[in-house]
Amino acid sequence: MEYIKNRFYEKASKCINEYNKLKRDHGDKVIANVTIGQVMTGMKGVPSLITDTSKLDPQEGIRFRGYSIPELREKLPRLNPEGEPLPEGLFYLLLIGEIPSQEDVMNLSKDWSTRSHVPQHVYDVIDAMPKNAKPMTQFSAAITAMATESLFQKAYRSGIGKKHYWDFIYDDVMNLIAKLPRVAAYIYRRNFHNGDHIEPNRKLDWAGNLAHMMGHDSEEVKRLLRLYMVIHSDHEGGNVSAHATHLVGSALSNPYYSFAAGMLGLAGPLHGYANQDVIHWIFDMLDELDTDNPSKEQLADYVKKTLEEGRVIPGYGHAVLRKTDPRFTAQQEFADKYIKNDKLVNIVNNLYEVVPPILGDIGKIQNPWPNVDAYSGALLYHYGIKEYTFYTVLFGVSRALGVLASLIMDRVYGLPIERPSSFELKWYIEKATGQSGSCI
Ligand code: HAX
Repeated sequence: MEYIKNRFYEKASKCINEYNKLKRDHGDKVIANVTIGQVMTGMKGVPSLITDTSKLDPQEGIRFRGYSIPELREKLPRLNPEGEPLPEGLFYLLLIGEIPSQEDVMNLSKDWSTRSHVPQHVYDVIDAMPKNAKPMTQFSAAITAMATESLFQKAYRSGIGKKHYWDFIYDDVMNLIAKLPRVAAYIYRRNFHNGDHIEPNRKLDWAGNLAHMMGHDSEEVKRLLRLYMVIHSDHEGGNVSAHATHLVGSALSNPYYSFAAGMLGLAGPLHGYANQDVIHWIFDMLDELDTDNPSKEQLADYVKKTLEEGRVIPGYGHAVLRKTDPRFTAQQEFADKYIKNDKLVNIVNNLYEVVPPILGDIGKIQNPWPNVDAYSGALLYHYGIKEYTFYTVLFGVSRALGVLASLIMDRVYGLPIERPSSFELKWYIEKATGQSGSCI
């Protein structure tokens, strides 16, 4: 699919000129000061990354190349007027910065289909692991094992020059994205359906095929996964999975290694693991209350108890957002449209009324509102994808679209190895107070 690559490079080369001019002419310009508070709260708000694919506004939520989620649901090509946009179109937008035509999207879908073969040794690596190895352990190991396919790694060894890196990274990225649904579905069927695997249907789109290979073939599940893959794809550059992918890529590790690193970050409970934690936490609550239909008072009591135990309420809060996550709202709208009277969905909706005022009253929590992970599990569960330890893998398949599009741009710009400075605690104490600290 050379024309997509060519179209990408045609646009990207304008960016290279701007990048080089900025670096050459304005390298000394001061754009921000860093406070001790920012160092101690995970560098929040410190501009230090270049990410073109999406931008997160604390009040408004994510925009992908300038488009909000409702705009994307209207403008991106879909298979039929009733359906959800195809993730292929979103990837095209992230990469090239333009809403693609239906033909571009179908061509990209076909391109990924031709690249989707997964080598046997990757399945062998998965099969070598005990069944109780977490799905994210299997997923990240499988991605690492696929690095045998890296064209960039081979080209680098053969001595290609810097300005050609992006070309090989591009093909690695396309190949990796194309293979992910097959790998994810393999892990799913291995763990939860006795290894009864389902062959891909080459006529299906990327997300539709994932639903098919998982064994959840209804049109509604395919629609859900298309929406899911679009909204989880990207959240600017500083989140853990995006930043880890970018950081490891800055050492010129191949895209398979870089993305595997991102996935190990996504597996943390404060990040993508929250999507399984939400369901786990709700089921623990239902067990403890001995009901499948808790009242709002019971929900409130359980939320307070969780907080008293020093635990977080999964699916609530965000490092940047300061309002309800539009990704939560998009999923709620999907549920409103397709789902009537589902107990778990009702609980999630009731939690949305109950949790924010309780978190707000604590005072220290910057954002009491729900994030993307508060809703996704209830939708998947409703459609029979009940194995919630798998949910973070689905998030990971989607996240590939954003972080890997950015990885191509990183190499187009020729971004250097990333190397922020670290200092001992006493250095910061001295800076802040003029006196030396007393700790070791
Ligand atoms: N429940 C209880 N306490 C919470 C909380 C929540 N949902 N959210 C924040 N807090 C606490 C923090 O733990 C922190 O406590 P300490 O001062 O005692 O350390 C305090 O409130 C201030 O935190 P903050 O500044 O509001 O939030 P952070 O930027 O530090 O953290 C998190 C953002 C998303 C990690 C946090 O809100 C959280 O732990 N939420 C629950 C887990 C979750 O849903 N994670 C998924 C986030 C979205 C995502 O990445 N998806 O993949």
